[in-house]
Amino acid sequence: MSVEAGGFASITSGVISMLGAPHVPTGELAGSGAGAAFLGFPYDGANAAIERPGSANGPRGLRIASNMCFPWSFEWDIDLFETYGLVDCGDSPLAIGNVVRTHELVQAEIRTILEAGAIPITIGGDGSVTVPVARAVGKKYPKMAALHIDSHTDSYPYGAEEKYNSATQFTHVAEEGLVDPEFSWHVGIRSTTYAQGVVPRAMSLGYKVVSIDELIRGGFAQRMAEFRDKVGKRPVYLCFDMDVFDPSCAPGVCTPSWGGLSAREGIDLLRCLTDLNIVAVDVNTVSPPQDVNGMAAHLCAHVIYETLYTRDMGLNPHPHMLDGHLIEDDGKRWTMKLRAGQTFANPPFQAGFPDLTVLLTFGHSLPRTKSRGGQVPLSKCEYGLLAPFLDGSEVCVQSGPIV
Ligand SMILES: [Mn+2]
Repeated sequence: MSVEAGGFASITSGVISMLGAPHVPTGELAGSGAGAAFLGFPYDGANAAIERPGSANGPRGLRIASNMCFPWSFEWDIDLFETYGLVDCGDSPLAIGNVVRTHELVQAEIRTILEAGAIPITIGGDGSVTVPVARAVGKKYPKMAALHIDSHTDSYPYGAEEKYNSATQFTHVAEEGLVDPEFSWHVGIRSTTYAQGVVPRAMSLGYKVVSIDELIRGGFAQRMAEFRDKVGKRPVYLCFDMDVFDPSCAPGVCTPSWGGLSAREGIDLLRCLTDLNIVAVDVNTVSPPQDVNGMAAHLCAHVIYETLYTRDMGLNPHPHMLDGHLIEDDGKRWTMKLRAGQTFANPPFQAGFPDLTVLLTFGHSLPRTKSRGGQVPLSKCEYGLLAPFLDGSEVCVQSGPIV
């Protein structure tokens, strides 16, 4: 690979778009070759946090901030534009003052994106966007699993006259059968809320609720390995509310909750999402008026970056990671030296290698095996369980049976 000088021109000129992606209106998507399309939802009309309006400015804030996410990563050797054919469709049309009609307009845009064969990546905007996006995506992929990363369950009850706000979207998508709650998790739940019993209520809809405490103490790798084992290759709707982060790193959200993820933890969590069949990405709730110097917007743009990298890593696993300490690579067998808690060796567990064998060569005691030295085959789940203890170990992944 060559390293060329002068690459900044592409991100400092032209019209501002998400990650500098070319602007292609949804009406021109068909036949464009776009594989993933950003769609802005510049809407705050269903924001349940009425004292903190501003997420309508989210898409524009995100586009500006995303220009600080450069085309290349020190850690991932992936050309996102080549891999995904990224385009930015601009913002969805809205029906101001009419949330039902607004959702219909968004749903139509998403339908067009899907018909063009692209993955929709919506950038919010208030969290009610999940309803129209899931209505369109759920038609193509019935009974999706939802992975909802948020400090809130968004599975609140609603009144007959005012069904839609940014706290009820996961009630609607369950009731409408768009996602299958048995395979759907709310992850990162914490802090205060205005109603009692919201967690049991989410569970009564069939969802699994993973508190932030359970997530952090249980370990990202283990929790996400459990999710992966549960959903298998089922289509996954990934919904990421930026308030899962701590307000110290994402102040510009509508409902901030203390004790959230650090930026580093959020990235580590995302890197555990390999080997999922993610069919839609819905990132919402960036609110530039409450933001501090674009922190939440910039972090949100990075969340999208990491999501796209990780998703591709699951589909096309390769060991090109800065910290991979790749020892050996003959195309079929990779050996990597791991750090404690490192999770990115998960990508080899993917459908392209059904007969994949993972060997762990360990040089010290492990809590599960109680052995010292030697090689043992690991299942996907075991890998997730052991990941926090694999410091200094070598993981060898090969296609085919153990030799
Ligand atoms: Mn939230």
